[in-house]
Amino acid sequence: MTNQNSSTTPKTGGQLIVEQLVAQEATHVFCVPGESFLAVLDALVDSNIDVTVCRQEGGATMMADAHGKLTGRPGICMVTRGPGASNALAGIHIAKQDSTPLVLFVGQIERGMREREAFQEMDYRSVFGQAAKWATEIDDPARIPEIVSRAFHVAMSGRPGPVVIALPEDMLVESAAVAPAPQVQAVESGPTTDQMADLEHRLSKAKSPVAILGGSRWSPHSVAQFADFAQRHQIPVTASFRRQMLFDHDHPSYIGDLGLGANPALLARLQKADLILLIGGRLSEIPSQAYTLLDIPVPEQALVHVHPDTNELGRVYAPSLAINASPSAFCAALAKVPASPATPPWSQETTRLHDNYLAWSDPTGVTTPGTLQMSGVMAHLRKVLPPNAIITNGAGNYATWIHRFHRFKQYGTQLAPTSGSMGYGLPAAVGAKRLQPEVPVICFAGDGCFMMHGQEFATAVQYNLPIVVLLVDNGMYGTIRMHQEKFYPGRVSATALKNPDFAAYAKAFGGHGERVEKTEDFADAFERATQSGKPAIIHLITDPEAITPTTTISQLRANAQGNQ
Ligand SMILES: Cc1ncc(C[n+]2csc(CCOP(=O)(O)OP(=O)(O)O)c2C)c(N)n1
Ligand SMILES: [Mg+2]
Repeated sequence: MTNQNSSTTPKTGGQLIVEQLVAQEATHVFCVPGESFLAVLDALVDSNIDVTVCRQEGGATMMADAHGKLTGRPGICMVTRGPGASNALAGIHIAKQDSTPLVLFVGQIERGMREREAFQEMDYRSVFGQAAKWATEIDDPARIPEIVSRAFHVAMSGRPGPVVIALPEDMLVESAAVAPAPQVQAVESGPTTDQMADLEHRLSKAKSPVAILGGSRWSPHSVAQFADFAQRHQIPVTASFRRQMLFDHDHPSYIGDLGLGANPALLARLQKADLILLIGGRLSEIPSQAYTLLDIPVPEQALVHVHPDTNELGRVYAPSLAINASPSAFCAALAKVPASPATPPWSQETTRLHDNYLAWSDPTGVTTPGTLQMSGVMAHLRKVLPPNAIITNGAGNYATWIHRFHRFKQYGTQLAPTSGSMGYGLPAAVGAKRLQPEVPVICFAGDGCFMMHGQEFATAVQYNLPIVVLLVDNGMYGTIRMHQEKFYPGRVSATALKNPDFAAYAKAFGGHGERVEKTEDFADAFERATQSGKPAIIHLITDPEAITPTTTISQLRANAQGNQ
């Protein structure tokens, strides 16, 4: 039975898709148009949904991912058949690995032409079958409310992720009289009383507990609830790779992030912990330091794993206590866990580790070769950025400067791909600024990273989105060069880049451009960029030798050659 309702007037498939999105209270659609879904584009004209037309489908999907991360509800993206869908895969992979709710609509060939390899034909169930959380196709406009409603449920519930819905072109112009389905809320799962009692007992017996925060399905409220719990128990807290916004870095319990180049003191502490409280995350390859941090399948430390998807509990690590709960529901329950004794046995160590983190993340005195010091850039940003500023990035060694030296303070301020996808920072910044125009948005990008989705700077200009891009140009795919120098010293292969003048690029697009070669020039350039009121690129020329905050290309090469 479909939801046939005689009181509704017949509408086309295109109109029903838009009506269903409105019923879900979707506010934004990111798209690159295609003739395959003209009926949907037409129906958008009569809705209040803000449409952002993008320059490439990968960027459009990444903007939708940024929306999903910031709102907890699916970001919406629309792309055309084969070529559009292929480009969109880049963003789908990010949403999958990052557990972000997202719904991607793909225009599809007419139903009667399937299986002939018609123009731009693809079978989306096969192509996205592994990449997305669910991939489907709608054959009958009368089923649009049912399938879109299910897509929202799948995208938001359990471990969130991307859903792909293919829309045959002829289905979109066929009519049906059906009422929209109601707005979907993510299904909550919470801890049982027994599980919380068990946790309380374990905590009372522990000598050196530590909490690791990760995953999605958090909110400003649950982050505040967890911060309260950490305060009461003085428990040391680390944020998983690129989930730093889950815990205020100035909180006395914060001990650093568990990512690439993690603080050795933090890793040592985790190894000698007797109780690990892992909330929301999966402790996957990067945070687990290539699966070396905990024994698999049975960690030496008692592991309390809290995750909204039962499939993740026991997937790699066998937990001592598995709790199937969303971080929100779990953090609400933490309020009832009585405080530890006034001075728990680990309290001094928490203070020592927090102090160690403060020193580790202090850019003062961190010097690298060259006239432009990224430590100086980070120190300046720390002074001038408000706590709600959103920081975005893609992948590259330049991102180390953010992870180590930026002190995240609030939920909703970090957009960074745990999937390590280059090119994410710029579209994420555009998506964030479109949603929250009043919030400062700073995109960090490498010279390699920026060019992967640099065309979306045009989207920032088109919608008057004054983001600031800090483009860290070392003339190479630095991360890969670093690995080359470690494993094939002196044999540079396919990592050098000849770059354009990025300040001129910004101006050519109608934005503001700056070129900075010395640390002392950064502050004024940043001020001019933010005052311009335009999307801006600050082209930061860094020394290629300055490969990380702590080592140089020459040192890496010498070390590797010494080992040969
Ligand atoms: C889409 C994509 N392609 C390739 C890679 C592999 N990769 C990781 S970092 C990197 C180089 C990044 O260069 P850049 O943005 O200039 O940053 P840098 O490391 O030089 O600071 C590459 C090619 C990736 N992570 N993502
Ligand atoms: Mg580079």
